[in-house]
Amino acid sequence: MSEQSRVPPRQRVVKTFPVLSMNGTPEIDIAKWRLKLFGLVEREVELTYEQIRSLPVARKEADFHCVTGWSRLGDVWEGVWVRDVVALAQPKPEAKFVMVHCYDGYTTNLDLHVLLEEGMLVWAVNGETLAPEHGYPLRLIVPSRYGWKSAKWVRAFEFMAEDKPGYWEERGYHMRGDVWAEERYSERPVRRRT
Ligand SMILES: Nc1nc2c(c(=O)[nH]1)N[C@H]1C(S)=C(S)[C@@H](COP(=O)(O)O)O[C@H]1N2
Ligand SMILES: [Mo]
Repeated sequence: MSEQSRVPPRQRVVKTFPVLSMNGTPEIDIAKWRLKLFGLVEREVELTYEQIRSLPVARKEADFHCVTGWSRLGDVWEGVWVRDVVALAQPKPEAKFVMVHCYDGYTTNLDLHVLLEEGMLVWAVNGETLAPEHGYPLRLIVPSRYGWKSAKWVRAFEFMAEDKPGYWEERGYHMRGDVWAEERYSERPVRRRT
């Protein structure tokens, strides 16, 4: 794809990597770190960082689009496919949505099928370990959705039958956030970010 056709409507390409965190960078002790899968699953699981790193490694080039207007193109993310992690818990057939919970208290909701299709849990970008402020030890990347869905410092996936708004979705952001459909804000009353 040409660079221009890769840029979604009303986005501009940047070379910097801005940090957008609602509450600073949490302190995380990797020895105590766990990723929990709970809710509508056959098996609740809690994974250590070592267990995550023992899964097959995935490397994928993907663009990143923040709803505030900046896009980064061509970053190569390294991590594991969310689908390989989720398979360990076996979501029940009723599970259609996921709430992502993070170590800084942040949450965001996603359609389970989108998460399984394209979601990655990554620890490195462009060959370098993620900086703490960008989500180390493990962040989510969901390229077709605006950046607020790409949760940093992921702590848990909660499997749900009904969709529920996360942190920014409660504050007026779109429940889906598809960048190509420009799903920025919801129809509900909006509390815009300043
Ligand atoms: N846990 C957590 N994840 C988060 C956020 C946050 O505040 N906390 N901000 C989101 C927003 S609004 C964006 S645009 C991206 C920004 O990622 P970056 O700070 O690595 O550029 O992270 C998303 N993930
Ligand atoms: Mo954002």
